Amino acid sequence: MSTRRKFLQSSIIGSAAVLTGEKLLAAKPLTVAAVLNNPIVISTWDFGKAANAGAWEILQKGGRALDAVEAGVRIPEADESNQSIGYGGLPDRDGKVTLDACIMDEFYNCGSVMALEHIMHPISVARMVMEKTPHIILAGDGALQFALANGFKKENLLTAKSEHDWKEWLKTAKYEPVKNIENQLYDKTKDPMPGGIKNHDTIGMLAMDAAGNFGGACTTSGMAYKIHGRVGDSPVIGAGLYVDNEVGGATATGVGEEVIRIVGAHLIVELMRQGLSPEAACKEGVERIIKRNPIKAKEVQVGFLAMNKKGEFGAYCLQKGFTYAVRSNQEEKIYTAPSIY
Ligand code: SD4
Repeated sequence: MSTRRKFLQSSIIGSAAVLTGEKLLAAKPLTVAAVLNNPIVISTWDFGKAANAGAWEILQKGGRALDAVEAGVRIPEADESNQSIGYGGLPDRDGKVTLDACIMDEFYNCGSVMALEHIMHPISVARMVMEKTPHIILAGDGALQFALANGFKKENLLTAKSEHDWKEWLKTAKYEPVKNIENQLYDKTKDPMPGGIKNHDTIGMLAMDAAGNFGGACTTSGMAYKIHGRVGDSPVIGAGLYVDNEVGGATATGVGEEVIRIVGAHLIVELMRQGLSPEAACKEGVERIIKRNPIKAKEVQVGFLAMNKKGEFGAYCLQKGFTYAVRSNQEEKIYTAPSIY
């Protein structure tokens, strides 16, 4: 790219970053609106649609991306029918629901909670860690004590359905965490997951607000029937989520161990910084996982989702079946990510 073009692009994006949504529409020349597709919110899986709707209420009023992503992911956190996030999430092998979440704003501020029990909205605790403490991560009982001290209510997150499913699993599972297979790869005859439940489906959400600023959130109950204390990629800044307001953001879903090894979300943001499109960057991320262990990669699912500062988005996954939801002024749509296998 010529230096002149680079300068023009960055000055267009730079000026948009200080405009509000209304001013943005009024801005002349219209190159700003043509370059930036904002506000926009994207999130993992089909249930991202309902979560995006929550985020959109804030974004369409010119609200901040950080507020939007927090409000958005609180929706599946409170949805008991979603057995992989928040309330109603499948427990670990001891029957305990332990939640992982993190959040990141446009200033590299971030907050995270790991293996948090009894709190319906771990994302809001993560935000409080970010805003009210000098720390980034609180884990386990410390995270719970912090939440309780800050007005969060202690609740039983294990619903009758998830308890029932866990007990069914215990009958045949030999007290081992389940193999990490989901969607169409899941084979009930080999892996006794009750009722064909998917093993894991985190929500990762990225938003760019009307001012052109990014925010991201990621929240999950993690891998079903995991060993007590296991933490996945979702609350690990740089693995399950990363936001760099100069470049964009990325998030991950799937087998967290694979994502942590390659520091997935940060890798994808850096690849976008080097000029890759969001989809190409996500593809490079999944290829990195394959390179490490081509045999294992065939058995697990990992999906990456990313968006750049122009509001271009894309995703890629290992196995077929990873979907993501988009909400902008142009569309409200669920896309299926391309896959390697
Ligand atoms: C984890 N990455 O705990 C999460 C689970 C997940 O789609 O994303 N499932 O490993």
